[in-house]
Amino acid sequence: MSEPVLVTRRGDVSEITLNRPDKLNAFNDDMHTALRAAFEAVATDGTRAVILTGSGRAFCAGQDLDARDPDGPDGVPDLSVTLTNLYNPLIKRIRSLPMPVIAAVNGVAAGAGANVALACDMVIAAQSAKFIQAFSKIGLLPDAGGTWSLTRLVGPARAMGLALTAQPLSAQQAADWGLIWEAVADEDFMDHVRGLADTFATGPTAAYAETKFALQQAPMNAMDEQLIVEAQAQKRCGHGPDFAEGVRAFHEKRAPQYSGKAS
Ligand code: T3D
Repeated sequence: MSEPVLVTRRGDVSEITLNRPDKLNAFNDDMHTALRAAFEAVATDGTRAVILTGSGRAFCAGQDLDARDPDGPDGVPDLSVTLTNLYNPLIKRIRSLPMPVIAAVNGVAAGAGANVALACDMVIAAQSAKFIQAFSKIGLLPDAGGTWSLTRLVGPARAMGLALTAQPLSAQQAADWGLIWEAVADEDFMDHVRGLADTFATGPTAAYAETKFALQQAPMNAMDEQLIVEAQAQKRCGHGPDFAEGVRAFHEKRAPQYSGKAS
């Protein structure tokens, strides 16, 4: 049986691939476990940029519905347990990683698959990809952070429309609405994503982490609180080697060589 998640390393970029293509990379428990392990590994192995993508024609079709048989001997499990033990920690892990995580949405992203992508720091989709809040079609509501992400990214009106109708949103429309960073022609897609990841992997990683965490706090904070968050983060950056290198490189009119380290 093939591995449910593949991890490859290119320089300081780790590429994590959901690998259940015959199920459109739907989540079962094994894929959750493997994905969790992959994200734990990149947190400490020197990785400076992460790409999350899918194998085959899909990014991820959400929960594996073959593992949800209402007429089976065990019936339907308590879904709050699945969310609490598997999806919610996954979303929090992605958001807490101290380096940029790019969701490379190569094809359809449905249900929790769409919302795992939206938990990443940047979402880049192939032009042929689609985002589907598929939940209402099976009598559920958006989960894996979907209600939180959608309202913040596209606003309450569009979030509600996407959630209630479960209509597919094209990659281009998703970019036009600000749900994702960009839609890229299929033929250029992975080269484009890898190029961006390579750029991040040679960038000021500690400053990227500060940026990521400050932006995550911004929607919850009042302006006064956020100004303090910025000042404290900037203090840490200002004492770090990459600020010194960036300023030296500016004065010496050369490209900076960032270590990515905080101190
Ligand atoms: O349960 C909990 O723990 C709570 C958490 C829930 C989180 C969730 O994600 S709930 C939402 C679950 N996902 C869905 O409802 C999406 C279901 N899939 C679809 O609607 C469609 O497959 C797609 C729109 C994603 C793609 O459509 P299409 O026409 O391109 O492909 P297809 O023919 O429907 O699917 C291809 C194969 O993948 C097919 O298998 P087959 O017939 O070739 O053997 C299909 O059954 C399989 N597949 C697709 N999605 C899933 C799946 N198998 C299991 N689970 C899936 N989610």
